[in-house]
Parts: sequence; C-alpha cells; structure tokens
Amino acid sequence: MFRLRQGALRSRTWRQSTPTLRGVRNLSSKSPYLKVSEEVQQAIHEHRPVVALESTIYTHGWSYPDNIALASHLESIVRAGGGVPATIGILDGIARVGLDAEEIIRLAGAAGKPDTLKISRRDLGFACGLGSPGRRYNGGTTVAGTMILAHLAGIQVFATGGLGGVHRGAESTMDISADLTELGRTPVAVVSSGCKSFLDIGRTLEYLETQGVPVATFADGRDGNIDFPAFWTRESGIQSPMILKNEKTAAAVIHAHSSLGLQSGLLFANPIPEAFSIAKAEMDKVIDEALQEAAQAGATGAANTPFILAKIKDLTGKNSVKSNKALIENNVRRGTSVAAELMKLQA
Ligand code: PSU
Ligand code: MN
Repeated sequence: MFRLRQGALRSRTWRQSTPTLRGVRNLSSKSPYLKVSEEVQQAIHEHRPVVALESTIYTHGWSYPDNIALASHLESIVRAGGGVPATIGILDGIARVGLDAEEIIRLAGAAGKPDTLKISRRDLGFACGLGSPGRRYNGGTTVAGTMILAHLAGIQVFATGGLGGVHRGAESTMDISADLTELGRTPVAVVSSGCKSFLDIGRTLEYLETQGVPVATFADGRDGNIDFPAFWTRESGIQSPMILKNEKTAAAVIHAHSSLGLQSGLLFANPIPEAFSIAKAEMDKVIDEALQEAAQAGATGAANTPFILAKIKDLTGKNSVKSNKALIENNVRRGTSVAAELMKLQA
C-alpha cells in the first residue's frame, strides 16, 4: 500500500524512468538473465545510496589475486561512506547486480581465461544467451555494460577508474568505445578519472558533446581553467567543459538533469590525487610504446583497450598500479558521497 502511494506521488525524476522496486522484482523474476541482490533491492527501496562498480577491471585489467583485494576494498569504501556497493558482472550466464564476496572471488578468479568475456552492450545477449548447462559464460562488464545493468536495477551512480573513448586514428578505424554512446542513452552518473591518453581525449569530449552528455571535472578549490583529467595526470591539455565544486553540486546537477526527464548519462571526472599523479612526459613515452606494440600485434577492436592497458602496466610496473589503485579508491569515495547527496535531494 505504502509502496503504491509513494510511486503515485513520485515526481518526474530518474526513479520514474528506472524500474520501480516492483519493476525490478518483476524483471528479476521474469527474466532468467537478470538477478539483483536482495541487499541492493532493499537499499534502493529504502532510498539509501547505492554505488555501482564495474568488473572488466577485475577480469581484463587487474590480475588475480590483486583483483580480489581491490574489489573487496572498493566495496568497503562504499560501506564506510554509508552506501551499499553493487558490483556488477555476468556469472554463469546471468547478469548480476550486487555480487557477494564469494561470487566476486569466482569472477575475479576467472580473469585472463579465454572464455571469460569482456561485456559491453552488444555482448550481453551473447554472454547470457549462449553456453550450455554447466558451461555458461562469466564475464566482466565494461562501463557501458555496467551502466545498462545498473539502470535496470534502479542505480543512479557508478564509480570506476578510467573510461573508454575515441581511439587515436578513429577517423579511419572508427574505433569509438561503446561507453560513449551508452553515456548518451542511459541515465547513470559515472565518476571516473577521465580517460587515458592513449585515447584521443579532445575527440572523446567532442563525441560526448554530440551525444548530449554533461561532462564536468571536480575543481577541489582550484580556480580558472581546469583540464579534463587524463587518468594518471591531472592535466590533459584539454579544458573540461564544466567544473564542479563538490559532491553536493554534482548531485544537484544529476537531480536537475533527471527532473527534466533527460535520458542521457552524466560524466564526472575526478582528477587523480596529486601525490599519486605520474608525470605526463613519462606516461607519454610509455603510451607511445604500448600503441606501437598494439599495432604490431594487430590488437584491434575489443582487444585493443585491454592489450594497451596490459602493456602500460608492464612498462610502468608497481608505480602505475599504486596510482591506479589510489585513483579508483578516490573515485569510489567520491561516488558514494555523490550518491548520498543525491538521496538527500530526492528524499
Ligand atoms: N580504460 C581504462 N581502464 C579500463 C577500461 C578502460 O583506463 O579498465 C575498461 C573499462 O571497463 C571500459 C572498457 O569500459 O575498458 C572500454 O573498452 P573499449 O574501449 O573496448 O570499449
Ligand atoms: Mn573499441
């Protein structure tokens, strides 16, 4: 009864465009391919801050067992901030929103295996629809894949490390990450550290503009022109289209965007903490080498990003892993706080 009234009185916000709890239950029970954990369903019902976390970083980025440590640490950061984490991925051919600790260990343990998939929008049907009893697919969801499933579950905020983008040379290869079109069509706010400069950051921002995606960078007390960050470095040479003072202002933007019924996602860039940033010149050299090796190896299409990321990791060693960890943690902290501020506005 209470649930019905609440639904009827709800203003035109994202919550209206996302499935209601009843919708989620229906979706979960009607579709054998989607399972939203009880904890996440409950948290959404109670309007607690929920933060989506992706899993391609565990299956195609970090290696075992570091990926498990990272996954559990990120979840604990969300909880410490008063939120509920929803790690998202595909396990045994079922799209899962809110994997538990054992399930994360299973998925992370499948990292690097040839039948562990990297799942973006186009891959969801294959990952869930193919396979045979006892041999269903496992896979990490990319930013795009994670956004889709988060939205189906009614989650509005998602924190990650880096975002896919327009690849250098895309004017001939047309390699543009499906993360960008997803941001154009799925109303989830993504907190990331921008994108790595093996991508064409200028064109990535142009593409996001075309897709109607609000893009802003957290200023943290800085004035004047602020760059859209390039993952390891706070500077990219490309100015951020907008800047945001803090999590509260980010939440205000999400609230206004959704209240207007806009169906696109939002991208909030959170620059790497200064202490962990790596000099641009140093990274440029490494990236050039990684790009050359990718070209020589013929790593194109969906294999391109994981190949380059692995090369960069090889070439930079421990230093870049430490920075990578620091920035993801920082994004998850920030994402949790944005989700908490948003819940206050939507109360
Ligand atoms: N960029 C990074 N780290 C990552 C990825 C991208 O710096 O882990 C992953 C994310 O899951 C992202 C995906 O969504 O790669 C993009 O792949 P593609 O370029 O094939 O769309
Ligand atoms: Mn691509």
